[in-house]
Amino acid sequence: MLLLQFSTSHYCRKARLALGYKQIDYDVQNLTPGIHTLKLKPLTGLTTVPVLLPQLKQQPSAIGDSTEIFKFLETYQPSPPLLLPDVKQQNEAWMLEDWLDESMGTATRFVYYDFRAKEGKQIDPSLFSQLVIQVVRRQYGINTAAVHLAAQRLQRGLEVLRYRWSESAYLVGESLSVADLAAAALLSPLALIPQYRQEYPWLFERIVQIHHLCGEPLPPGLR
Ligand SMILES: N[C@@H](CCC(=O)N[C@@H](CS)C(=O)NCC(=O)O)C(=O)O
Repeated sequence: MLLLQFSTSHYCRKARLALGYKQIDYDVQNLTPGIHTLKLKPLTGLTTVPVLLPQLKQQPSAIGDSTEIFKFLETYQPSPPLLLPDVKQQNEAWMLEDWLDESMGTATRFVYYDFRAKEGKQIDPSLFSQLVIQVVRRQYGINTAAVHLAAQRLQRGLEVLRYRWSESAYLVGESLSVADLAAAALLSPLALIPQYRQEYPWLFERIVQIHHLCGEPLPPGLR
């Protein structure tokens, strides 16, 4: 299998966690932001990574979107499972996964790129890196007001996760699910921001544990 990705994308990390958890061999191809659409559009009709190319007979040629990749991997190789045996719990896990994708993952992007353009500039002050950050900020409309709202949304969401992960090792049910993987990947960029490291140490402990379970190298800030 081949994973088309941006090496720094937290949504691509999410796909890698699932591939790693299921111990599926795969290669990665890092695309160049900007010209990535030329490759992706004909494959999936989308412009986003991750895209998985199973490269197997009688399987789809390309799967776009990290949630669709989860679903494909679960059908392709059900064990170890990322779905819960109880249907009600599994529905809850998908609901959390979708919330993490659409709300927490995008809020993380806003807060992270704002940090990288300001206090976190020294992480990579190179012209290229700062140019990419500015392009991303413009592409997603990352400005002071939007970042403030994103930070508020993260604060509320992290309370939900704190409560769930303090009750049990898993966000839903008694085993690792799509919800845990989505949280571990999509919140991982916050590890570079000192304020989050100080306020949410339990979050980063759990992110590290889940990466170990999936055999995935730790994200920047936690290495
Ligand atoms: N819902 C999508 C979101 C993926 C996403 O936002 N990917 C970003 C990188 S983090 C991307 O490819 N952006 C480039 C673009 O939109 O052209 C998923 O889960 O795969």
